[in-house]
Order: sequence, then structure tokens, then C-alpha cells
Amino acid sequence: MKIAVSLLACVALANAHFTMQYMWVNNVDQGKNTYLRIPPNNNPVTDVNSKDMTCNVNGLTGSATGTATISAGATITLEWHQHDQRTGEDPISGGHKGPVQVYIAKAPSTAASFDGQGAVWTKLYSSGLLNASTQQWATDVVNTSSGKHSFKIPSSLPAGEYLIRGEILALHVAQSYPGAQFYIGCAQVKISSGGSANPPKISIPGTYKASDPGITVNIYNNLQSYTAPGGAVWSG
Ligand SMILES: *[C@@H]1O[C@H](CO)[C@@H](O)[C@H](O)[C@H]1NC(C)=O
Ligand SMILES: *[C@@H]1O[C@H](CO)[C@@H](O)[C@H](O)[C@H]1NC(C)=O
Ligand SMILES: [Cu+2]
Repeated sequence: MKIAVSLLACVALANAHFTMQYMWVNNVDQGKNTYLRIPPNNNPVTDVNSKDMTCNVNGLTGSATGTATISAGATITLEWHQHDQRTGEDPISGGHKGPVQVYIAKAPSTAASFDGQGAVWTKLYSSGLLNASTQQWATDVVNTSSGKHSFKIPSSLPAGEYLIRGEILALHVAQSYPGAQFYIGCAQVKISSGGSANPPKISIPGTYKASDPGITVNIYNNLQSYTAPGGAVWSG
């Protein structure tokens, strides 16, 4: 019954999807759509093998996009909304439950010219099922935090230009594949000083599989634990 209701809600609210619209650096708002690769609309990606998984639709280049200079150790906040506004609407629409993750990938040259293909992505942040008894998800916290979630750029990352990839995975229709909805946003940054770490890296697309228990999953069956796709967070 719950599944049927959620399916209906999803169809009825087809444009209740969302996009990543702002990046904050050390609590300073960089401005709407600034330093971000902007997709044509707020639809999710559902094919885990599609290149749209990297930085959303039309996201393989950022030649028209600026690059923010940040220092290693900076706190980055990503902010998501359904439509073109910060107020008057829930950042995340009802039923869109699931994990929130962030990856980073070092560009061989400029972030603007980087397509993010290959084993280049390191996971910096992951938040999933926070409380099994209340079924509270990371998306619930983003929703009540005005669409925002924050993470730290590890100081040990080498200086250079990078793509930051935010991912919110909505699992309300993920019982069969394709169903899980990937909301993806990429930001371009230049880390001005840094360390010499060589963190573990995965491919997006590539590493995620339709059969991953974090991608094809029924979240309406009193789920007790959840493992997000993409492996462990690298903490620097
Ligand atoms: C976001 O919060 C609003 C208001 O509390 C709620 O109606 C909506 O269902 C929430 N979204 C999700 C995905 O839980
Ligand atoms: C989960 O929520 C319940 C009910 O609100 C609360 O008693 C419990 O402490 C929470 N558990 C965690 C791990 O936060
Ligand atoms: Cu939906």
C-alpha cells in the first residue's frame, strides 16, 4: 500500500525533483548556479551505466563554468532545491528518501575541461539511513536543513583543479531496476594549497551496479541497515 502511494506521488509530482543550485565555501554562499555545471532540468538519472551519472545531463564539460579557488581543509556546503527558489517549497519533496554522498576527482589539467571519466572519484562524505526505528534518512536532514549538507576537503589532497560531485539517491521506487533516482551536481574548484595524499578512486559510471544492495532495494519493509553504493568514505 505504501509503495502504491509513493509511486502515485512520484508520478503526480514528476516535477518535484531537484537540482544542486548553490555551493558555499567556509559558510560563504558563492551564488546561484555559480561554479556549477547546470543540467537542463531537475530529472534524475536512473541508468547507472550512463555517462550522465558522472555530472548529470550535459555535465561532461564545464567550459562555460567558472572555477572557485578554495584551500585544502575548507568546509564545503552543497545546497539543493526542487525548483528555482530557496523559499516557499520543501528543498526535497516528500517521499524522496535515501543517502547523500559527495565525491571529488582531480583534473589532469583544468576542472572546466575535465569529463570525470575513469577511476578518478574519491568518496569524501556519505550519510544514509540514520535511524532504523524512525526510518530517518540523510535526505530528511537535508530537507530540514534548507537543502544543505556540508563536508570538509581533506588537507592532505594535493593542490590542483577538481570536480566535486554531490549525489542524492532517492529510493522511493527502487524495488526494481531501473527505479532508484540519482540527483547529481558537479562543482569546479581549485585547491590552492594541499598535501600529497593518493586516495582510493572509483569510476562513475563503472563502479555502481544495478544489483548493488544500495541501489535496488525496498525501503518500505522496515529496513534495518543500509549500505550506500561506492564503498567507504576516505577521510584524508
Ligand atoms: C520535507 O519536509 C516537509 C515539511 O516538513 C515535508 O512535508 C516533506 O515530506 C519532506 N520531504 C521528505 C523527502 O521527507
Ligand atoms: C532513533 O529514534 C528513536 C525514536 O525517536 C530514539 O529513541 C533513538 O535514540 C534514535 N536512535 C538513534 C541511533 O539516534
Ligand atoms: Cu520522483
